[in-house]
Amino acid sequence: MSKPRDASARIERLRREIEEHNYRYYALDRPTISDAEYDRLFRELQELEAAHPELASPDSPTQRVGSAPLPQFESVTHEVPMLSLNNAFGEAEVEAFDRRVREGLEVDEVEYNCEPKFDGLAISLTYDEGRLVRGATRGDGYTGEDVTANLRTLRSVPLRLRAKHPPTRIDIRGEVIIYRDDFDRLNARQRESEEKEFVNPRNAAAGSLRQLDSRVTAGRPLRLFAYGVGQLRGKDLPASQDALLDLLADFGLPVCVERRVASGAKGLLKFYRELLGKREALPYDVDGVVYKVNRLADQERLGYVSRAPRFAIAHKFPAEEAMTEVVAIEVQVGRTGAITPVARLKPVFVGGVTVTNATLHNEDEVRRKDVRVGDTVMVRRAGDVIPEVISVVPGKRRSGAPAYHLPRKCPACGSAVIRLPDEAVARCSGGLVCPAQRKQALLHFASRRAMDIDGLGEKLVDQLVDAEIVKGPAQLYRLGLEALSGLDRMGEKSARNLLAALEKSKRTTLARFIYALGIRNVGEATAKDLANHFGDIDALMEADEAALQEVPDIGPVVAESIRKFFAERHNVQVVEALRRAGVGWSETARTRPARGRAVGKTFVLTGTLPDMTREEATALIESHGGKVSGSVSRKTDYVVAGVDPGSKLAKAEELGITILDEAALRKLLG
Ligand code: 9MJ
Repeated sequence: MSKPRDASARIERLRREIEEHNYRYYALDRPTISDAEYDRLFRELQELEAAHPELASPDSPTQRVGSAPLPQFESVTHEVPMLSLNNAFGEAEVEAFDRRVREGLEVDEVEYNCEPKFDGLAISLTYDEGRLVRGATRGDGYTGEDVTANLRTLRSVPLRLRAKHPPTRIDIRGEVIIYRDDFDRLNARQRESEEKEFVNPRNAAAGSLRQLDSRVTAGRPLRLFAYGVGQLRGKDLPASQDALLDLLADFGLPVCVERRVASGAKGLLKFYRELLGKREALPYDVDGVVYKVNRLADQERLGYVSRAPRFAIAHKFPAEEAMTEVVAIEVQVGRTGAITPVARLKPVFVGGVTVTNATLHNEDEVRRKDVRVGDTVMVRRAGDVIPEVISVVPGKRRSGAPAYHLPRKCPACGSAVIRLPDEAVARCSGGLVCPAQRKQALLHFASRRAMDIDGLGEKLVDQLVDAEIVKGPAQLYRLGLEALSGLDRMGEKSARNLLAALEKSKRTTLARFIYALGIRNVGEATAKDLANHFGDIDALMEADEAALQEVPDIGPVVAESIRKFFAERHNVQVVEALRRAGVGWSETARTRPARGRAVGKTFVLTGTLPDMTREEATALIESHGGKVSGSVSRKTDYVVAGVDPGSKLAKAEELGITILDEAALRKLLG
């Protein structure tokens, strides 16, 4: 055991070092060590602290794990109230805002600080002599809840300010949010542990911050962005909002880099349009921008109207939500029999497109929201996600509208619809007897990322299944010119093309083949992991749940789905029939090559490469031991960009990731 003096010094060094890495990761967005190295430092500190309990400190990064639940939140009065912002919708309202400000200050042009408007939870952090002493929610703006224990668990919240001479006291205001990627992972984890999923990042952030048990909060991927200051003692305020944000960044707080000083209404609108253009590429949800008069002395002069400042306004982005009417509720039957209720809507323009259908997810969701035919509802369509009904607008229901119930029989095959006690979805019990399931299974089998059978679309699959020409995927490979030419809209040329596509699809990869089988909970990434781990289909078919869980990222739920799938005789027969039909793959390697120029490196592809398809580039990278990921993050090593690259390129540039063209990629891989 180490001597206490040495231990004390080492503990202090480790605490500083770990907080420095938190700062580099969350505030600077430029980590300088790997996650594994960080974990090692963290564990060393935990062990030392356990051996020297007398050296414990609430400011230690190890204390960010949360503590015993509180009976309730205490209330906190904000010394300086946390006011809300007025909204501007449309350019005219922004111009009117700028006019009022100019008139109020009696000047011709005004400088503003422009910031994104985060859609999370507003909070206030109090630091005394540079130490975090309290964190509170906004509440009604005057009184909030004391959520100190919860906010201390956020690694982006400094426990001490980085300042030699910190102010005696400062309240720092900001927004707690969840990044979209983190949100998807959080929901995947909720699914894996069979807990309720969150509706959106905002709700997840709010729910996570208002936990009485801070250990729960510690497990949620919350982050902070700071944008203002309440009370300040023992130091002077800088002259402007942008200098204030610089100061907060110097103190070690994460301050969003998407900010700019602009002049006049024209400058404001330019910032708005640019940020709107970037909206989808940003890693977090933004619901608009905020314009603040830049000089703090001018802010003071303009003052407040009722509860909102005259010197600032929020300019909202176009709604991703809209109101419309439910014309009917129908169900769709998925490839695993999942019954999804879908609302047919009066067409409505939302999130940039006209929407006529919106998902109602499942029976519990319909019941929870109590959606009925004829109701007026709010529909949401954000980014490229499937539009969904979020709520019923109260007071508009026609009298006598009956509550909706899922059909008891599958509309496609008449089999019973069954819902297992602990499952959210109801399923058609018809299995492969059900034409709807068979159709979906075939479409999935043929899809681009599975067997990639060009020309096998919905209309054709409908006919093949309805006429009972094809029952399972293996029978696709028995199709001949004669059978095909008898079908609607199928000329000889298209028939020949389809047969050629079928022939071509027989040479595939094990990962694609596994994915094509349509095993529940086995997506593309899992299929690749399975192919790498097992190396052949027989080993996979024979694996028990324990063996399956040895694959990285596979938990009990996925393992059970796979085992159940191959426990069904007809699924094994399908695999065998496909092999007899000549479907095969060339890889035999059990894992990604352990040697190669790309081992341990993650690549992201964007745009069209001159001489390679995306699939060829992926195969090339993987054959050299590299990994291809769909989205750019700090973990990305290289972005390979072709013609017309998407937002991934911009993001890579922002993160300082090395960008390669096709030639540079080939050179790198030798
Ligand atoms: C958000 N939500 O991102 C303010 N905000 O300023 C920014 N909110 C704000 N500023 C004064 N960037 C009151 C609220």
